[in-house]
Amino acid sequence: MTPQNARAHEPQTLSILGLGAMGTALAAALLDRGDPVTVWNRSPGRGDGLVERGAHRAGTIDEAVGRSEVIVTCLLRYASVRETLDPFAESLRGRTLIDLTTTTPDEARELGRWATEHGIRFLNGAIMATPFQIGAPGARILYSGPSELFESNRDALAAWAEGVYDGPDVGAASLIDLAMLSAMYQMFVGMFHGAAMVGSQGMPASAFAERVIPFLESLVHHFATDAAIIDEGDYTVAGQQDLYFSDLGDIVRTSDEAGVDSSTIAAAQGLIRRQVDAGRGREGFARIYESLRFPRGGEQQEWIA
Ligand code: FVH
Repeated sequence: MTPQNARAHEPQTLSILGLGAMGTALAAALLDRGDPVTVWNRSPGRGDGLVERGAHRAGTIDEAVGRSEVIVTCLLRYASVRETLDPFAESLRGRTLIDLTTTTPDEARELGRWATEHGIRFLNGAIMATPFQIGAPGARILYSGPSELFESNRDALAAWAEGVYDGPDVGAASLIDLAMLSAMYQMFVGMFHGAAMVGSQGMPASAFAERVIPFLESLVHHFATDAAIIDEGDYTVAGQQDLYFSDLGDIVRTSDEAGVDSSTIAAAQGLIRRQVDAGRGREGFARIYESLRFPRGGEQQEWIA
């Protein structure tokens, strides 16, 4: 039993709507801890293993809602959540809804307004883990919305992952989730692009991975240095690689000459060139942030957490 699975209080019944890979893992983690759980899925044939382990299968959404004070949705996307919940708004009145479906910040805020209009308490969640990681150390779920809802459900939520509270704006968890995923996907695309470059000369991707993993590992802590420069807004700090030096032209040309798609690295080059064209070529590489953050000019906003 992991520390996350060590229960401090009496368990409450949760109802989970959606038994895809993630909903099933969430329900299983509650059962692992001995918590009662009610499950519902749109299509039959999912959740047999959970029922065998003691979960109650609700035949209807109304039944699932009626059995618990806290209803958790883990469905494909925002549209599925609204399609599922809209007809049951009155049944949900006075209960707590925790949505763990991946949504955009605005979708989460729209769901929050819908919930408020119907007297439903709403906490937004964003899962930063795979189904296999649920209930294991290292898994994290971001939450945003009323702090008292996060606090009052903390024990139940701890069955799944470390809960991180990201403030009262219900959209915040979705924003941070998608920003983290953006960083992750672009890092992987970078690795795949490098693999395609060497692959054009026959080098296996696994051989490239062996080289690139320690290289990137040695660099990743520089994120913190760059982040501090971005927050200060002074890209002239000594010791930075400047934008003239980082033109990326060699990488674009080599890709093109090898017949490898250069669009991702060319996009990065475009961000650099925008700053060079604005007369900032002698400033540090982190200045690319300004191209991304203010594509049409603008000002930094204050972060409210
Ligand atoms: N799986 C993962 O690694 C990621 C990790 C990070 C967070 N995501 C998000 O979690 C949501 C659910 O993901 P999932 O992996 O469980 O997804 P599926 O296995 O594809 O299951 C989808 C469930 O959604 C149900 N569903 C789809 N459309 C509707 C609808 N219109 N009405 C009611 N239910 C719907 C589907 O039901 P069925 O097809 O079996 O009837 C599944 O239960 C997701 O937002 C990830 O981004 C997971």
